[in-house]
Amino acid sequence: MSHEIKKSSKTDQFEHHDYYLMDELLSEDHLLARAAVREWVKQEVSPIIEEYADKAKCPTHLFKGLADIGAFGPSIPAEYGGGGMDEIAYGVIMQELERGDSGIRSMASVQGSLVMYPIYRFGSEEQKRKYLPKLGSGEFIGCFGLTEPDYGSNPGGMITNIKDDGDAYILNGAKMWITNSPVADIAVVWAKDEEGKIRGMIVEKGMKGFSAPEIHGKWSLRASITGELVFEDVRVPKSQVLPNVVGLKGPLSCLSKARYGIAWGAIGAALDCYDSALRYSKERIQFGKPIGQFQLTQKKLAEMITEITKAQLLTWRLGTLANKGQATPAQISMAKRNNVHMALEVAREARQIHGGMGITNEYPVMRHMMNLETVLTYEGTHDIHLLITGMDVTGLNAFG
Ligand code: TGC
Ligand code: FAD
Repeated sequence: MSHEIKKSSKTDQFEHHDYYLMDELLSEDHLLARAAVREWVKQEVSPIIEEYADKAKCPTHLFKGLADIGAFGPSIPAEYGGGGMDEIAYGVIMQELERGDSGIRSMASVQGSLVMYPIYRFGSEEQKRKYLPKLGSGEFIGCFGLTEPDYGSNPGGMITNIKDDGDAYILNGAKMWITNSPVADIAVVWAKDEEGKIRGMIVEKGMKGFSAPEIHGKWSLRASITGELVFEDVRVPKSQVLPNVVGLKGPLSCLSKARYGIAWGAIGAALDCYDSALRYSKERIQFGKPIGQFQLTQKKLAEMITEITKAQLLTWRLGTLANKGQATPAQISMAKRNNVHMALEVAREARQIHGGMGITNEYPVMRHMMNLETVLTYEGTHDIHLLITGMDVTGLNAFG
């Protein structure tokens, strides 16, 4: 599909909202990174996103631009293809991308946190040199295969497996709901070995017996491409296995990284909905007044900015802990769960403020709302994150 398509009307008008002067907590580098990504989203994403979402097409031409603005692995060292920035820079970049669309943020989350990060953290030096620069520059697209048809919230039960065959493993099984899989050059795949231990490996497109069919029919994250990964006796050279991790903590630590980015990203979607609702409340006249003059509209807007501000404070603090290497998985779960739920509630309230217009693609609100239903579920569902917090505070495991 050509991206020379109609300009979306009200999707590219976002203004800055910083109720608690959080910008004072950001460094010059954070502000510069944020401004650059915001401008890119305004130029490249906002004008086309409604139409791509409408047609359920992924704007794959944006992968290169995402690489150029440093959206892939912002906190991975530059010598390995990342941005060499800190965790807050990574956060503000995800926020600006998701202000455009959760699916665009997903393109970057998967590439940086779920593909580059495991190779950087658990790969051999040879694997890092071979794959990371190409992933960082957008020459290669990656995907991350953990979820299976019968094992979503409980990935430890996975049945995808590898069997020893001399200098290679034979990989069999299937992964489900995999972002970017139909367009990916490589997949980081998690499978059980003959001892039942979970291992990570890099599977390349074109390996015999490997296919990645697209999943159709999504009403959410429509501008993101999702597929399966199917492995039928795929011969994976042993040199493709990530040598430096064994067990479920491998994929779960990648999830920690991506969940952190989502906690920031969700604020971007919420800000875009709030911004649109605030503007509409001043423009739309009913009963001879702007609807923003009615107390019930003000209640909605006041609660929206209150919840956004609380989420910003939570996330900024999480970022300072992450910079010191002190953010725990449970703290990250709390922020992901809180912020995505907050964004979904903000989207629902914003939709009401827009009245009937709120269900159309004249405004970004319904698209964000539908996207956020996925964001509430992937990277650990709303309830799984609640149970992670519950386990952390009680010391009692609801899963075991
Ligand atoms: P459990 O026994 O608790 O843990 C196994 C080992 O892992 C360690 N661990 C973590 N390490 C790092 N980060 C985390 N977040 C970790 N959580 C746990 C843990 O310490 C243990 O280590 P060790 O050394 O003792 O072996 O495992 P469990 O089987 O009881 O499962 C716990 C549970 C339910 C919390 C976990 O499985 C879970 O998080 N489930 C949710 C699954 C999920 O989030 N899937 C996401 C798939 S990827 C995706 O959605 C990408 S969307 C991408 C996009 O488009 O943006
Ligand atoms: P289930 O695990 O079957 O859960 C169904 C319901 O049961 C949920 O409400 C859940 O909270 C609840 N539930 C489950 N267990 C418990 C429990 N112990 N206590 C209480 N409630 C429970 N995965 C990848 O590996 N890579 C990707 O790139 C990826 N991208 C995705 C993109 C999209 C668009 C979507 C929709 C999903 C993606 N996923 C990906 C998969 C995603 O992570 C899973 O959908 C998610 O982890 C939930 O698994 P499930 O869908 O199998 O739901």
